[in-house]
Formats: sequence, C-alpha cells, structure tokens
Amino acid sequence: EDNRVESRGALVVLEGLDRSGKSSQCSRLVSFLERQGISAELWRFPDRSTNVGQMISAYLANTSQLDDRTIHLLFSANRWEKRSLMETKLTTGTTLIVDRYSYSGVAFSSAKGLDLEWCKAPEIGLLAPDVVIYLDISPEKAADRGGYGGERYEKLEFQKKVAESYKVLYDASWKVVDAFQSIEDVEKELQDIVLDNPITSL
Ligand code: Z5A
Ligand code: MG
Repeated sequence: EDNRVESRGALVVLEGLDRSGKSSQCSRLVSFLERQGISAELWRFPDRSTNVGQMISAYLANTSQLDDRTIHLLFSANRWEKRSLMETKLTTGTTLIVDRYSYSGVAFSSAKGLDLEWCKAPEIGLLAPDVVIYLDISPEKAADRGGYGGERYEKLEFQKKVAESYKVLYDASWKVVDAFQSIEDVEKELQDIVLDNPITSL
C-alpha cells in the first residue's frame, strides 16, 4: 500500500569532499529505492554531457584555463540548463538522487577566496532540495582512500579549504553521515534518512 503524502518525487542531494563516497552511495541509493518500488534516477553535477559540461570537464582536466568567476558561472549554468527537466521529473513522480549540487558550487569557489554571497547569487531560483546529505570525512582520511586523479581540485591542501567552506554552508536541516564507516553502514544510514522523508516514505 502506498501511503506517500505526495505523488511528486523528492530531490535528494549528496554532498561531500572528493572520495567521500558520493558516487558509490548515490547508485546504491537509487537501486534501493527502485527495489522499494519508488521511481528514482541518478543525476550528477557537473553533467559533462552538455556543451557547458564539456567546458567544465576540460577545465577540471587542466586542458583549459578559465578565470575563477567564469568557471563558477559555468558550473551554475550547468545546473540551470537541467532545471526544467529536473522539475518535470520531480512533478511526474520521479525521485532524483543528485551527486553534488549548488553547495559544491559555492564550497569550491569560495575555497578559492571568492566572496560567499557572490558565489551564492547565481544559484538563486534553482530547485531547492528536499534533503541534503553530507558525507562527512576528514580530508586526510579521504586522501588515504587513494585514487585521487589528476583533476584540478584533487589535492589535499585544497580539499582542506573546501572542508572549511562546507562548514560555513552547513545548515541544521542537513543530514550528516559519518562517511568513514563501511560502505554498507553508510548505505544503511542513507536508506533510513530517505525513507524517513515524507515524500519518499512508504
Ligand atoms: N565542482 C565544483 O567546483 N563546482 C560545482 O558546482 C560542482 C563540482 C558541481 C568534479 O566533481 C569536481 O567538480 C569536483 C568538485 C567540482 N572536484 N573535486 N574534488 P565530481 O563529482 O566529478 O568529483 P568526483 O571526482 O566524482 O568525486 P569522487 O572522487 O568520485 O568522489 P566520490 O564520488 O565522493 O567517491 P566515490 O567515487 O564513491 O568513492 C571514492 C573511492 O573510495 C572509491 O574507490 C570507493 O570504492 C571508495 N569508497 C567509497 N566509500 C567508501 C567507504 N565507505 N569505505 C572505504 N572506501 C570507500
Ligand atoms: Mg564521484
């Protein structure tokens, strides 16, 4: 029996440092929801498949150089170009599990020293998440996981600054999960958080 209070889908955002386990957990969460009979899709930002996304990807790979504000606005534009499709999905009942969103945009750019309010401004009007889950891990422990690629931000010193920026953005409504647990323990906590939400609870 389906007792969900609303028929729309939920917008669930996972945030956290590089290597915190977002991508692993997003796909596990989508599979879990599908097993519960809940329509769910995995989304991620940056979405490198669009023209804007390809510019972002080249920047991250260090094959192009862009001014800090220019790349900030491209990350934001990459969310804006997906806004209407996201809205359609949500209103037609699909829950979106999103791997990084506006908080990444603000955390990474403000970690470079850009003004916080300037960083937030282009995000105004994007769809507000129903749930924000922060996968909490220290930059050192995340780096120990290895596999830092050669992308622009994948350096311990910068990740420490990003961790400080996330602390500034932290809001009491966020669900903070200890990401240094086993993959399975983190997975279980995320399932409980999502099922506890009125939009996705059965
Ligand atoms: N960025 C930005 O600046 N502005 C924006 O607006 C947005 C993003 C949206 C690319 O993003 C960069 O863009 C990113 C932020 C910036 N730069 N950095 N840093 P991305 O999402 O493409 O970044 P990523 O490279 O996909 O992050 P990641 O390295 O994939 O991390 P993850 O998704 O959080 O982790 P994972 O891939 O799930 O796991 C990492 C490894 O750890 C892997 O080997 C797992 O098997 C392992 N793992 C995962 N969980 C565990 C546990 N619990 N225990 C042990 N090992 C684990
Ligand atoms: Mg990832």
